[in-house]
Amino acid sequence: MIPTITVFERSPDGGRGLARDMRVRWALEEVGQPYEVRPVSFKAMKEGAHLALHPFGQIPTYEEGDLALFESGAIVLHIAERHAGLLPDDATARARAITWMFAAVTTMEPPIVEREIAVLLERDESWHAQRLPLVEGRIRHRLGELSARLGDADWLDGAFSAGDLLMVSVLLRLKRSGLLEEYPNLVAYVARGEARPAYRRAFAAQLALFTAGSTG
Ligand code: GTB
Repeated sequence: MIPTITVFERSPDGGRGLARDMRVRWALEEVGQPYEVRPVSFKAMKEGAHLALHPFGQIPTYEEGDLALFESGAIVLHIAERHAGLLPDDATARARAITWMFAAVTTMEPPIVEREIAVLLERDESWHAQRLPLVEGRIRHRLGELSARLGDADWLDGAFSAGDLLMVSVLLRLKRSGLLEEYPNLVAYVARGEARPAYRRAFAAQLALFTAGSTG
């Protein structure tokens, strides 16, 4: 059965692949599962049909027959559990890879999202100049810890896994911040993720949709 995912009809990231459908596309490409894409407008996202799929009126969602999922991390886990290639067979190694998935979305991503909110939405607040360095300090703290753990390894725990897929996806959100560059091994880690053929196919697909929306 071919799953359908929802994506921004017109992504505010300008085709840079930063919205969370990208990690789902990447996972589907890694496991070789074809998929369909349903673009959703900002208006439709907050209306009944989409809210029935996603209680918070966001993208991405994932539909596969009777199954409807939201939350990008849960969707990637679902894909990884049902196909070979994104989680180790050994139960202990599998549990560790899933731990890295949670670490990406619950430990690393929140301060990165906080920074985006500060930069995009709080710039005119009187306290912005005080708050931004605090948020960036929290990101640096986590990047330092992650960098120390990764060391000179290619991936976080043995072979590439869904944990790396989510971690790289989260770190990519820092690309224009300059923060990642303070940790050369993390820069190289992200580059290794971006160089994967599955990532490149996923990136090209979301860019093609953005470009078609811009010219059509
Ligand atoms: N925890 C959920 C998940 O992981 O799936 C969060 C989903 C989420 O935040 N979705 C965003 C959304 O639908 C898109 S990804 N926002 C619309 C809304 O809430 O009304 C976040 C995102 C948006 C834009 C950029 N960008 O332009 O760079 C990057 C990331």
